[in-house]
Amino acid sequence: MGAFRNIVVLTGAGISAESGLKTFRAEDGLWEEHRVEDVATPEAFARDPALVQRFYDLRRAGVLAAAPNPAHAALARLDRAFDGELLIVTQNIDDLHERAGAARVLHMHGEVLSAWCLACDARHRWERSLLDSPPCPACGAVALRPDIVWFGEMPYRMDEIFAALGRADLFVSIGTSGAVYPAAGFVQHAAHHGARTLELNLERSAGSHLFDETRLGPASVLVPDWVEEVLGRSAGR
Ligand code: BV8
Repeated sequence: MGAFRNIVVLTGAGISAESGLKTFRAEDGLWEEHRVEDVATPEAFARDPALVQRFYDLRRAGVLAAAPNPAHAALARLDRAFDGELLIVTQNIDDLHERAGAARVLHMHGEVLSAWCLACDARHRWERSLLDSPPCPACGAVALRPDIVWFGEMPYRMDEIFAALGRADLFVSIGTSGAVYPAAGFVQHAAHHGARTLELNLERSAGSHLFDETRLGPASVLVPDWVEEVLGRSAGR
């Protein structure tokens, strides 16, 4: 791998799998415990808010009980040591990238440790349950929902993401099945603007054919190796 100057990394549930957080599409995945339409849509929230709040209460508790794994630690090391431009776009709603020490992180699908008030639009760090309809700390209204992007909702900060993809000379996708858009289309956007594209995943994904290179294995092994490779090259630049 040559010396890169502008790197965009996209992470998915696979990077948090070895921290004990379930992925969506594995046989034991969340997708099967709940039909995704039953929980991750505004319609589901309107129809059965308690079901949706319970689902995210469980996810929130799981995230707080989990710890970053070597893949998160390696990306945090890259963030500290890499002197070029770096953006870690994550589809994950956990805070494991941040707890590992990464700073240049963008949660395109929101964060389960954030609550969003539909009355005053304020967002609050939230570690407790939302099932018991707590009042918004800012305005007092009982109108808090998980600050998460559901199906049919626009992911956050898309302009920023596409601008970074347009400048990237390397796009790396880690631990994602390439099943959900617009994230699954980022590889094509980056490649179209001249970036080299690399996929690090446990198994081939729906988008593997779109990458210059795919490395198969657990993120806890592949990501530290890749980070050393990139830092070694940029040091030798
Ligand atoms: C939007 C937050 C428009 C919630 C999530 C038809 C065609 C194209 C698009 C669509 C379509 N029909 C509908 C759409 C749009 C839809 C979509 O893409 N649907 C899919 C199902 C076809 N997309 C949307 O609705 C998006 N919004 O399009 O808005 C719009 C336009 C104008 C105005 C308004 C709106 C919003 C989608 C966001 C949904 N929210 N997450 C929550 O977390 O509860 S999606 C969720 O699933 C994730 O965030 C992620 O994005 C997605 C996929 O999950 P992954 O992270 O990839 O996890 P998965 O389990 O699938 O895969 C894990 C991978 O890791 C596997 O490959 C596995 O092999 C690997 N792995 C496992 N262990 C390891 C590992 N790898 C390494 N190491 C390991 N140890």
